Amino acid sequence: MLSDIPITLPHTPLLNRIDQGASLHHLNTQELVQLTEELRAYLLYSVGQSGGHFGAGLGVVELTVALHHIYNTPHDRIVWDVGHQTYPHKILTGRMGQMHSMRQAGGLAGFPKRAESEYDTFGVGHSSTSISAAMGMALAARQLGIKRKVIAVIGDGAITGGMAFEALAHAGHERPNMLVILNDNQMSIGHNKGGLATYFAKIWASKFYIAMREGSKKVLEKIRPAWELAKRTEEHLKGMVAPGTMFEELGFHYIGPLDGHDLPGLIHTLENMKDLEGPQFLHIRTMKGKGFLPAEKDPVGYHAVNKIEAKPKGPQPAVAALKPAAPKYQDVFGRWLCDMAQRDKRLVGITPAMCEGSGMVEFAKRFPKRYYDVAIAEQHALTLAAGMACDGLKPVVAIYSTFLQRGYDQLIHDIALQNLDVTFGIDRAGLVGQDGPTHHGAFDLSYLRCIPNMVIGAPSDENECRQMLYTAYQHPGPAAIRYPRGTGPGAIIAETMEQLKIGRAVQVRSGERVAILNFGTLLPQAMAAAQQLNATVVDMRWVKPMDEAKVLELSRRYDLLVTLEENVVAGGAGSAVNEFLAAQGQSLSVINLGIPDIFVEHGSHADQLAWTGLDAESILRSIKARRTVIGKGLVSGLNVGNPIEISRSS
Ligand SMILES: Cc1ncc(C[n+]2csc(CCOP(=O)(O)OP(=O)(O)O)c2C)c(N)n1
Repeated sequence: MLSDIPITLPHTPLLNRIDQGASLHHLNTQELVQLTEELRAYLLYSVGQSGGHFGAGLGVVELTVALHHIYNTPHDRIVWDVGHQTYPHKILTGRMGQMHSMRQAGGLAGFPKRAESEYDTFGVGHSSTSISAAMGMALAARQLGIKRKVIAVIGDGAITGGMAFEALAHAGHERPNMLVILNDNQMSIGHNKGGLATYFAKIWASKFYIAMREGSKKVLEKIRPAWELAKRTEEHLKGMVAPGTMFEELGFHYIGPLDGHDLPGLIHTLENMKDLEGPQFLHIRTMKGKGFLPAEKDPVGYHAVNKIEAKPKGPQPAVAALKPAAPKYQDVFGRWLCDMAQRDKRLVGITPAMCEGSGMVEFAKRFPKRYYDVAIAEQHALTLAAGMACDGLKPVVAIYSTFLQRGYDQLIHDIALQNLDVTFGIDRAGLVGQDGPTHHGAFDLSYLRCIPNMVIGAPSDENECRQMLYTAYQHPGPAAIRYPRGTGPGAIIAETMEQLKIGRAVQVRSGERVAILNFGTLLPQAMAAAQQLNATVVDMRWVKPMDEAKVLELSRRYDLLVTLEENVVAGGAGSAVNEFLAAQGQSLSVINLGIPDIFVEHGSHADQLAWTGLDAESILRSIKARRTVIGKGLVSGLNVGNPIEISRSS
């Protein structure tokens, strides 16, 4: 058991051989056990260098070794769910020497990525996709006559996502040759919630019964009438202990639960299951953070870490808590939620398994009866909120922009169409840094803006965020406030809450010729560019309804309007400005700055702003370039006669 992070490269002779292309297939049990030890040590060391997801990888070290030992990867397909647990898989598949570059610009991705390695069979980052994807591969192999094993590895958190069950049900019908491994560590990011988690715990608690059952199964299967009788008798016992019945009823052959850290046992079982026909289900129990004491004790805190600093000795866990001076936006939301709940008894808070990340820990503690963690179930979270709003509650859904994509139809069909009073705190809006393209909140302004009845706010600082959340909550229909990952500019946050005028912008700098229409938290960048140009800056605040009067006024007084947002240009807030101006018959130069039509790679947030032309320098450059093009047109005053020119940032 390790309790410190190795600060020097650990001695890993066996692992080095694997990295140099040696096969795992021929290692004996003793060597494989040694490999797990070396792998764990190297994993700790490398995450210590780079930061990143932590506990989940430690928990699947034995499973990863067993899978690569038994299966002929990459010909056989291992499909990992979420993908945050794949650091050991990356180390074993030729990427050991690049682990220090994890999640950095140009380095390894924090999740499986097809372009990175042929061993990464399916790109992922969002949960609950593995069974569908693996089934697709199994059916492809069947249709194309390819002999191939397909394995989906899914956590007890990820399997709470509805689409995992859609896939299980379909597999039960289609009966592909595939293995689903449930990695049950009783944890999502926080403690796993809901009936499924209870069910899995019950299964584990009934190990004795299972041992009996598995033993008798083998004997009785040979004597058909006795087997039928035993099966019927078993129905009565199931209510008590339910060992995988649900999966068997869906059409899977269920084995488990098994200790997922018992490598020989795991290998033995996987070997036995390898050539079975039809859909197989293996349930293993593991511990998140296994082998690193501080992570075993605090799996929530060690789900992911920013940076681990090695301390040679001492009792403290070696995690450098990078305490920001200013609160994160998620904390601004969390504090507002508590204050609002204090005032309004009708308020209920809903999170799809993101309590910590969404800043709801305090709310959950103070208002446990009004707090709903629905597990990884974004679709359900939204329709649950809709139902609550129908009958007298005022739901607030805290959700990451990227995960709201999962609940899009529920948002349109169940909430907006009925104009229900649901407030959304949309976190991680914009570019999110190291997690990369699976997690960017790049699309929400575009996909929300086209929905009737929606009110959408994009605050520019922490205090505006609080006041806009308050305003959205007072609005008697669906309203979403989107804010980014991390900290803001450090605005003073008022205790009081003030209702803002929905659809009203504020001018924050007066200049001439050029007006920057800022939507959201790029305001400091807008101000820096404006300083150089002596441009006007307007904090637009609301994307929908937009301050049309202000836009019209600006279009008459300025030669060039520049829209700025941390959202894709396509269909975003800038597009709303264009649409409005076109409808008014206004014709002038507009530059739309936002995320271009690409998936932005992982790296630091600062890198990503520079890549997408959204840092102050790039903003300045884009405006200057346009000024040169339109030349005299920028002299002053009304600029009629030119067609609308829309630049896409690059
Ligand atoms: C659709 C979706 N919602 C939320 C998340 C955020 N998320 C990442 S990992 C995780 C917990 C996954 O738990 P589990 O599958 O049990 O894996 P473990 O971390 O316990 O190994 C969550 C909620 C996500 N990746 N995808």
